[in-house]
Amino acid sequence: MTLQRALLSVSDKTGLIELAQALHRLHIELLSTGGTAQVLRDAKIPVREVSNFTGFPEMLDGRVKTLHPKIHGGLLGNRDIPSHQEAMTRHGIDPIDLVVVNLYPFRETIAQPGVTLEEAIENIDIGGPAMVRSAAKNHAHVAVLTDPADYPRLLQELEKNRGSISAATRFDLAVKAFSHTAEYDGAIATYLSGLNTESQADGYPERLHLSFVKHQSLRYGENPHQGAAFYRDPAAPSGVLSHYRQLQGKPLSYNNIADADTAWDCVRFLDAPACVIVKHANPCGVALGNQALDAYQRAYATDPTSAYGGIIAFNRTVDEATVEALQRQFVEVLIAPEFTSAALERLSQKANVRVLQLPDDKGLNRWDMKRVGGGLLVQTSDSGGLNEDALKVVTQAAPTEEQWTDLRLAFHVAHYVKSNAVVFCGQGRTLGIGAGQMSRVDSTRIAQRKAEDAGLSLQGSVAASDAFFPFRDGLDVLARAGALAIIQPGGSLRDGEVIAAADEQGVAMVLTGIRHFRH
Ligand code: 93A
Repeated sequence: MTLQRALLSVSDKTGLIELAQALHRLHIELLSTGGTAQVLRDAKIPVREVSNFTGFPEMLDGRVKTLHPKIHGGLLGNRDIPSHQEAMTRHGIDPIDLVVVNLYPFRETIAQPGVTLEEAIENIDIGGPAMVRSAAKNHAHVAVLTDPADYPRLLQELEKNRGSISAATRFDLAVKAFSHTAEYDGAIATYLSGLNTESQADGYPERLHLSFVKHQSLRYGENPHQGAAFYRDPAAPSGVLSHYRQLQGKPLSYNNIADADTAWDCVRFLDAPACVIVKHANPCGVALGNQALDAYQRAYATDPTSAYGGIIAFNRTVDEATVEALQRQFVEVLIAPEFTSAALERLSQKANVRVLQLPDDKGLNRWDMKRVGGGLLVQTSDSGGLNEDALKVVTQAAPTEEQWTDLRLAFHVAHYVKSNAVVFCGQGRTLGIGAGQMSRVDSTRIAQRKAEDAGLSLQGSVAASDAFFPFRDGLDVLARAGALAIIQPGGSLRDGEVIAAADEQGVAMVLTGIRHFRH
């Protein structure tokens, strides 16, 4: 099928001129709507206005531009059905073989702060999706481009095949086109249903139309007998894991991605240079330092046994000396905002190590989701940092300057440890981490034992608990282990009893007002 006529109508004018020039060189007639036609005329590319083609002006502030039988007949007419051909001839409908459309920027519009309903509504594209769907339905004869990223490969094919596009390409483009309009309508429906008075009370839409794009295939899932793939949210902010750039190493596995998410989130919200080592979804060592190297040395020392095969994340540039220090252990994934060229050179000798680079930005996913049988639990993301204004010292003893640093670190780490979480810290590093127990007392015992195993003393340490102490026993175990200052959310019925127990033992206690369960 040699292309004779193309219709170009795009909001995002990226790559438009190059595409139109190439189509023109292939002797394809170009039709276009107002704004798009203007760009082409300015670039001295011959173009025919859609209004001239239909004999009807654009009207209603552009709401009706291409919604005309000459356009949709030209797109939908089946070239192999004689009655279609007769009807087209009878009504003077010329075939259109290629549609290049991208839609009014609805998502971008509603992402603007303070956007009005009227502005949102004006940015609902009607004519564009109609053309995209007509062309995609008739992909046996018509090609449809909805993404400027596809222009080069289409041009290559057109140039190679002297102005024609294969059936396989047309089919691929049609699939993409229907996904595009489905996502577009999904975004509109989600936005509007969020404005429904019924659901306004909780701010969550009545219906959630989620749309994720396949980012990569995975060899297997959590276990080798499970299939898996990684999908990303196209609207996710740039600092979150799905924006990773892999600089070297084997492909990431399902568990690598899950652990990397925890490691990166834990490290990127720390201000001082820091290192986080994650194993089986839990941090097993976290430390602050003067630079990446000493942060790593100290994080590793918390639990050298668990650090083996860990996911290691830094919030500062990784240099050669740090890579050198990493040689002592097996590393699954290494993450940082930057790597020096010498560090990369050194890493290239360990070609299997997966090295990820991520932009240093503190954006959060809008929602956090968890799959349960037949449904989805949706909540806002647990915030990244401590709310400094909410911190309250409730005991006679107050933390020292140094203890404050450790308390902040301990509570931050507890946020990323599976509940019940207990974290001991001292001198800007974790000393013992207890994760995932049904009883807080057991988590404390584990943290204590791990510190002992690593040869670290808890005398004079600080400790964090991710949730309040329902009874004084939780606090007593921490104090007995050697903690002199404790940070916890507070809010228990027995806060009074717990505070009295702290005073009794000369322990300082800070309440955060915020709980960080993580399951
Ligand atoms: O307002 S519309 O829904 N009505 C239409 O008939 C129509 N035809 C194309 N929007 C319409 N379009 C959209 O206009 C396209 O999807 C594209 O996003 C935009 C291009 O307009 P212009 O060429 O004037 O910049």
